[in-house]
Amino acid sequence: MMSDIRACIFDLDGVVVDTAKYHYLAWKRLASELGFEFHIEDNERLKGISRLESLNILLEIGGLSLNIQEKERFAKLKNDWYLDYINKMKSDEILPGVKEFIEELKNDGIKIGLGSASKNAVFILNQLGIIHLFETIVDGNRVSKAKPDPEIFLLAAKDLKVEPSQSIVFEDAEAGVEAAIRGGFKCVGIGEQAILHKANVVLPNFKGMTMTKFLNMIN
Ligand code: B16
Ligand code: MG
Repeated sequence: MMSDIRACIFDLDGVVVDTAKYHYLAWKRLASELGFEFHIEDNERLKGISRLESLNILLEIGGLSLNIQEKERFAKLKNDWYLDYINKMKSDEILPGVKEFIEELKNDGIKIGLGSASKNAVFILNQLGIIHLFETIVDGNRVSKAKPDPEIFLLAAKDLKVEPSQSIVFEDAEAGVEAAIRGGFKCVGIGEQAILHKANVVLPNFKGMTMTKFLNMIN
């Protein structure tokens, strides 16, 4: 699998950094403001999808329907609260092993891209001091179709001038794994096998990951 691999495309939230907890806290606060409870079990449904789609699911959980102006207002409010957390984030919140692994891939001549649904991706990468690791960044500002549509990853492969079949996507969300597979990419799921079973390989995290270990695992 790896011999002809020319690029690796990383999702951001849940793969490079654990921002999922901050998204959850901000959505929970919004739910509470709107008069209902949002539980951690439901948070999985919001991973990898866009902000507005997340709000639609949250409203469905709360049994509420809002017009588009109200939705935009609440989505902005949630994002303001989310950014309060992100502003305080330090580079020690980069998930263990991922930065070193990306550096090793780069040293081996593998192209590196970011494929994230987040409109805050550039801000987060700057905040963490790792923006220079990525040759291309495709985020929620650049695409019209959210995961599980493969648009994000296809655009990243185009930027990197590689074919999807020559690229590995790293994803923590079911919608993201689906997007990678639909786009013709190889996919490594980061998280739980039960949730990410459509990926070619599932790893719990990048702790202690080296190129050699990785090659043994995927070949
Ligand atoms: P924002 P990823 C996704 O990022 C998150 O997983 C998802 O929970 C969030 O709703 C989405 O970004 C949009 O984020 O509100 O910052 O634009 O996992 O694709 O990197
Ligand atoms: Mg993610």
